[in-house]
Amino acid sequence: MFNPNDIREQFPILDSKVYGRPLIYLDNAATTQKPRCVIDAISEAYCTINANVHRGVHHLSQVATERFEEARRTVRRFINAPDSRQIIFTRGTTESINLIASSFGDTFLKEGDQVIISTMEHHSNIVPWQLLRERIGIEIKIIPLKADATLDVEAYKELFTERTRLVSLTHVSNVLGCTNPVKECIDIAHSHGVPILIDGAQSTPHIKVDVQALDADFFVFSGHKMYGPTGIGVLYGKEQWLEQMQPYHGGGEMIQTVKFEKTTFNELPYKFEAGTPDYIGAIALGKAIEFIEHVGIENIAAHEHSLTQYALERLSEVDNMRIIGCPDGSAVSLLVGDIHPADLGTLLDRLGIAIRTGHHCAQPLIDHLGIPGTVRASFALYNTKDEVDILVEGIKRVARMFA
Ligand code: C6P
Repeated sequence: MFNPNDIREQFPILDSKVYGRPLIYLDNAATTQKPRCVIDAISEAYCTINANVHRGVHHLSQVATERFEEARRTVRRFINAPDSRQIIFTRGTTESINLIASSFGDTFLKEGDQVIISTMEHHSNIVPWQLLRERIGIEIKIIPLKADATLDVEAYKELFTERTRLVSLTHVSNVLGCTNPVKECIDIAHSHGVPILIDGAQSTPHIKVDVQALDADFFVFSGHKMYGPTGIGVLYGKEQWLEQMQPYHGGGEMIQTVKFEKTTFNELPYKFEAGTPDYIGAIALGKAIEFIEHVGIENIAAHEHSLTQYALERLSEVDNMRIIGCPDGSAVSLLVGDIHPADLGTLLDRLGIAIRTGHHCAQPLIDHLGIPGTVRASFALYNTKDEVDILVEGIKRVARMFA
């Protein structure tokens, strides 16, 4: 195991003060802070190897291209994808899902075909399917939740028909903090001959992901939630789908030959990477993955799990507090009496505590739960039990003010 206090020294921002108090950063599900090695990797790349990739015969371009492709190999290793050709760099989870909805949709779906998503999806895994519904008239089917707000797997099994073409499901809920039984859901989809996309935005920073063991058809995630930079993310897909899918964006890099009459497309993964890619972001994401691997994802998971258990224990001391969902990972959503989440969040902020409040970009879930939103504390490897204590004391203090 590691000592979070040693880890903290690698994150310059954690020394900050907010309103004169030490920053207690518990909004990691929104974005994590960055270790010095990632910040330095960006600066070092701009200072020493910056040149456009895949375009130049000159030395710098070749070095930049090699570093970019090395980052792709690092991502491949991290999720145990069979081949780097299956790793497509995008701007993040949102763009990855939009790419699949658009390209898979245009290639394989037609009016009346069905896509299954769940009640607990982030807007990124709802709206792209609605846009596709507008465009070609697909039907969206929703997996309901059980009374404890976990996924109703029995009901999921009943949603499949001969028109079901794709399932798209989150691995870990960003609101409820629960981990879905994705392996079981993948096997169920495959037993119907249906491919499945897993939204790993909230899982890759916290638990070991092996896309081959899962047998996911698509797996997507964002760099900025796992100590990497903003603006870079990943789409993994099985070659059988990616090879057949239409390109998403058109432009440089994604072509083989262009004539005014007809264009032929580049091989994987470049077919889906039109324009100059964020190669510096990809290099820094590679560094973030090395950082995670150095600490050990199992150690990170164990530390965050113990923080969550400790938080649940200590939060139970707060009068009229209720936990929303069944958190089993690194995020805890709660409400206290009838204090509006925004009020609680604003007052905690004055104490230097950064948590997230509101609908967390999952409005249908919040509506389903019949609540105004939640207050969410989400942990990362640098958080400590002392910070949990400060959070709990802060919540008690706000609760006393409202009493
Ligand atoms: N959730 C949160 O505070 P992007 O913005 O593309 O990096 O990730 C979108 C996304 C997709 N799926 C899930 C499950 C997510 O949690 C998120 C991002 C953040 O909960 C910002 S809304």
